[in-house]
Amino acid sequence: MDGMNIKNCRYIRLDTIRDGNDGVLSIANGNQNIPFDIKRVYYIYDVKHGESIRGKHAHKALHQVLFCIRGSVEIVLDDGEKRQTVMLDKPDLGLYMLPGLWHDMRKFIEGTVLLVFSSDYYEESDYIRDYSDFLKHVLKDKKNDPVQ
Ligand code: T46
Repeated sequence: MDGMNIKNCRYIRLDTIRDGNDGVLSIANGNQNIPFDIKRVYYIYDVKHGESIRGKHAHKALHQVLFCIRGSVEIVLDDGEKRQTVMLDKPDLGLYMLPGLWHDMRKFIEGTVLLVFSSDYYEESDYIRDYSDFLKHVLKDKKNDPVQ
């Protein structure tokens, strides 16, 4: 697990139960190892291998944890000051993304399934889909909370 050098995100490792040759069971509990009440679960799959880039937005209030439960995908994270690319390719290793984090998902290999636990229902008004609006949003937050 590489170090995380940017704000508003961290890894979450799920507890797993290994059953010899009979497989592994990974457990996600809302308000426990997933640090919010899970209101919505969605998953992304059948992404064309190659140039597809999803995401390209930030959220104002939504908390999410991403798990790549099959295959692999790169997540590019940007907190408005720094940018980091992380690879998700382990079913028990989640990426917790807090509000105020620009992200995109790219380099899906064939057969990848990206599972997302979300703290709220889908609400388009929670999305910031323009990068310059995101930078303004981050700057506004910093002025309100200068110790960040
Ligand atoms: C995120 C990343 C990781 C809905 O109607 N309901 C839903 O619950 C979701 C997630 C999406 N939609 C609609 C909105 C768009 O018309 O489905 C369409 C595709 O959504 P979007 O382009 O936002 O998909 P991604 O893969 O770019 O982003 C998704 C989530 O939307 C987003 O919150 O953080 O996965």
